[in-house]
Amino acid sequence: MSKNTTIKFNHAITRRPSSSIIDGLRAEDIGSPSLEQMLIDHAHYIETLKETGVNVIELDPLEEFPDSVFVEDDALCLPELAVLMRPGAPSRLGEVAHMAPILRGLFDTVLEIMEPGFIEGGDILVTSKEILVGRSARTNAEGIQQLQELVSPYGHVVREVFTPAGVLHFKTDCSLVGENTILSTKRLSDSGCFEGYEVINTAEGEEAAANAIRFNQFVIMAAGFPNTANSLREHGFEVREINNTECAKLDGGMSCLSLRFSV
Ligand code: CIR
Repeated sequence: MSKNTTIKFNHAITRRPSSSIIDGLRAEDIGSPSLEQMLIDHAHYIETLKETGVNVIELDPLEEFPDSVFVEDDALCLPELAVLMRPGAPSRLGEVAHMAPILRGLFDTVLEIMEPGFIEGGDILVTSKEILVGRSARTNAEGIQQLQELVSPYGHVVREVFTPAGVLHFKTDCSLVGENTILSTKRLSDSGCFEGYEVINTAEGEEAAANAIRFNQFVIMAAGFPNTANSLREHGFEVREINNTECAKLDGGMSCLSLRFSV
């Protein structure tokens, strides 16, 4: 029996990539993403989410926001409320206004991070006992403090951690794959931030496999990391692999492409 069946999602939100994706942000230019390939991969991703029986809300592309396919950065969805983020990348700030009405239609309570706070969903890892938030170039101390104040009345505990230098987001380097199990790069788990969790390290040379998602019965990960995929399977997880070559050119992975929650 799979170990990763504890937390159930019944919804996901995705946004189709737009042709402006070629202008998406990237730390290093390793070539322009192909929209054609990205659309194929995006469709495969949505199909895999749907295979678990959930409702996937598929939003239209936003030409004016090249990175808007990476919806995870726009909000944090918890069982009791959604919190609208305030992206640290200036070109992404305006995406949130397009996500807000969708979440207001689904959640009774939708709160928001205000200036001078910055925080992006990619820096937030929600586990069964706490919310880990990595300070990064996109997430500042003020944003984390505000998040704590917004969610603590609902019983959530926020713990500030650090994103490794040169890494875009905290979750670029880790994912929750089981109730108490984290898939992580060694450089991140060595920092000691996952004490009390079972940690599976990505295989050597496969650090880019760390940004995965556990979605109902599946762990969905980028294709091309066979040793990490085998290790997850050996730990009892049902793994699905999706081509991520195009999103990877923009520092994106499996978690960035959806908001996942139950309402
Ligand atoms: C960015 O730099 O904002 C996008 N090119 C990639 C965002 C990836 N999002 C995520 O990891 N949650």
